[in-house]
Amino acid sequence: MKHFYLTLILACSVTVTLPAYAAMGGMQGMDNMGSAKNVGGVSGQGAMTQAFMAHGKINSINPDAGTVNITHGPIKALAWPGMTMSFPVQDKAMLNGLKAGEIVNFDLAKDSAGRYVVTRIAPAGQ
Ligand SMILES: [Cu+2]
Repeated sequence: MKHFYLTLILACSVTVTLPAYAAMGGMQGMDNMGSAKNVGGVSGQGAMTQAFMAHGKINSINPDAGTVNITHGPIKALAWPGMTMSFPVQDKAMLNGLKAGEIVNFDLAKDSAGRYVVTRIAPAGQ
């Protein structure tokens, strides 16, 4: 559990370094951190043990491939700098209703193949 709480602290510090995002969805983000251990159906298989909160802007969505391209801020818990990249989503239905240009909060978890998959994504409350 020590490691889990450390991750929460790091995730919070990411929020603090992004005041615009914090203003839009800070408290919502804290609520989501509380559920970080429960990452949907796949966690039961032990494939996804930990979720990492992230913030970013959607550049494009590929519903057929089930991927979303996001320019995200630094994710300190993963030692990732801010960057632009495509992520697979856990369920293609998660992409419904999202639009390019939207600012989003999302969670990442490592799947059994070692890929980081989006397990939750939602507009950051504009
Ligand atoms: Cu990245």
